[in-house]
Amino acid sequence: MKMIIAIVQDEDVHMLMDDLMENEFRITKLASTGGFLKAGNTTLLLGVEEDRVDRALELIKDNCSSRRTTTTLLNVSMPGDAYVPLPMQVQIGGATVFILNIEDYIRV
Ligand code: 2BA
Repeated sequence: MKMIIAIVQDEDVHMLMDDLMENEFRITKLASTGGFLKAGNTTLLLGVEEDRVDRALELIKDNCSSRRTTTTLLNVSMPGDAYVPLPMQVQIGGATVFILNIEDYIRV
């Protein structure tokens, strides 16, 4: 058993969850916030059998787009208290995925 932790953009999450549910994956959806942009994103937890990990990754890749966003340094913590409102381009995603080994999976 593996645990897939996928951090995805809010814009992608509904289509991705629909596809995952259609493919009979079990999902927990958490509202999360990126440390750099301090903007909302979504963290999905999927407990999956090892032989289904590739299928889950395929669906994540299919549904999660890479996007450019413009932020300003005012949104980003800088050392000291000098803030300069310079626009800055940041590339986000598709998705950030961690795959963990799970020792036990128990439903009671
Ligand atoms: P954020 O931390 O808000 O980062 C948003 C995007 O900003 C990142 O996209 C990356 O392109 C850029 N970025 C992040 N830190 C940066 C830095 N120190 N300098 C310059 N640019 C930086 P992604 O890499 O696609 O990450 C999207 C979201 O995934 C992140 O949102 C964060 O919530 C999560 N994430 C990414 N890598 C992670 C990691 N190693 N551990 C935990 N969460 C991670």
